[in-house]
Amino acid sequence: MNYSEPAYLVRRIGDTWIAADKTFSQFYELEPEHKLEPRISPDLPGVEPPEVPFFLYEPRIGDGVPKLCIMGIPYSGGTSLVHSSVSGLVHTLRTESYKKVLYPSLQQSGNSGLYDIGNGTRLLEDVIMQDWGSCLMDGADASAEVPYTRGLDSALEHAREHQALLCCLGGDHSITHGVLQRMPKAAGSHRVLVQFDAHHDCGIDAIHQEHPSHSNFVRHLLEDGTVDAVVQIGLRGLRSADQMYRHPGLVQISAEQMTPEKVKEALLEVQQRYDIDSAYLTFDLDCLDPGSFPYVDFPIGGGPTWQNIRNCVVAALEVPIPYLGMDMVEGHGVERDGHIPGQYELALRMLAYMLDGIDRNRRWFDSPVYGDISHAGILTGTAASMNTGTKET
Ligand SMILES: [Mn+2]
Repeated sequence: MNYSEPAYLVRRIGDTWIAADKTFSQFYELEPEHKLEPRISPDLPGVEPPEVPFFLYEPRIGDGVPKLCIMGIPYSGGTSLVHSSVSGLVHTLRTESYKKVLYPSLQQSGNSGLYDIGNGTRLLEDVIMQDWGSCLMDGADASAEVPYTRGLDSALEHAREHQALLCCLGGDHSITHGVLQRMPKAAGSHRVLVQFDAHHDCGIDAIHQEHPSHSNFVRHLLEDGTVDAVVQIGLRGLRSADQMYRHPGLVQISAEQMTPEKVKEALLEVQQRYDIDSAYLTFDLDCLDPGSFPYVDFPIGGGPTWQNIRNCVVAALEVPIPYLGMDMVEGHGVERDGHIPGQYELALRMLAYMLDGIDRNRRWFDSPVYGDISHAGILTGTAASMNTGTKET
C-alpha cells in the first residue's frame, strides 16, 4: 500500500484543504473541489442543526447520502425524578465526542475511524454518518402529547426518504416509546425491541399507569401492540411481588446470566415465535454498573462488566434481523463543558460500538450477498423473506 498520498481530509484553511496521509505523518494542500465540500445537515422542521457535529465529522458531498443519522431528543418530561438533568445528555455526549475526531476519507467513502486500543478493534471506518442536531422542544404547543413530535416526525420522514437509520440520543427512557410509536410500520409486520437496562420499565405504579413514562413504556408498547416482543438484557435488583410483570412477548436475560450466546439465542427464538421482521435497539446507561458509569438517576449496583455488556450489544446487532433504529438514554447532562467526568468516555465508546454495529447490520441486509443467500433459502424464518423493502416499511 502506498502510504505517501493524501488519505484523509483534515481541515480547511481559507480556500485550501489540508489533507494527511494514512499515518498522519505527511500533510498536503488540496485545490478546492466541489466533492470535497462538507454535506450540510438537512434543514428539518423542529430540529436545530448542531453547532459542531459529533466527532467534528461532516461527510463530504462526494461520499453520497449518509445512511446513519444522529439526532438528540433533549426531553425529561417522562421521568419521575424532579430536576433530572437527563435532557442534557446529548449535549454532553456531543461535547465529549470532540476529543475523538473522525476525518473524511479521500480514498474510499467513509472516514479515518476510531481505534479501541483495549481490544484492537477499528470502529466506524466505513460509516458515512451525519449529525442532524437536536429536536426543539415546542413547549408552547399544549396539544402535543410530547413536545418533540414535530422534529421527530420530520427526522423520521427524512430518514425514510433516504433509507437512512436514525439514532436518537435522549432524554429519559420514555423517548423510546415516542420514537417507536411514530416509526412507520407496515400492516402484518412484527417488531422486537432489544433493550439493555438494569430495570424492566414495565410500570408498577397503580396511580400513574395510564401515561407512558420512562418506567412503564415497555408495558405500553407490548399492550398496544407497537412491538410484538421485547428482549431485555442486564436486569438486576430486588422487586416486590406487585412490581413483577409478565407478558408472553417479554423475554428477560438478567445481568447475572447475560452472555453474547444467550442474547443471540433469545433473539433467534423470538424471531421464530413471533415472525419478527425488524428490530429496534435501546440502551439505558443504567445498564452499566454504577462503578463504571454512575451518572444516572436510578443506579442499580452489581452490574455486569463493561466488556460483557459491549459483547452482548455487538452480538444483538449481529443477529439476522434488520434494525430500523436505536437510541441511548438516561445519562445525566453535565453543566460545564470543561468538566465532563472521565466516565463519559465509556458512554461514548458504547455509542461508537452501537453505531458501528447497526451500520454493519444495515450493510449486510443491503448487500447483494444477502439477496443471494436469502433467495437460496439458506436463512431461516422471516429474515429470509426480508430482502426487499425492509427500510421502506
Ligand atoms: Mn430504562
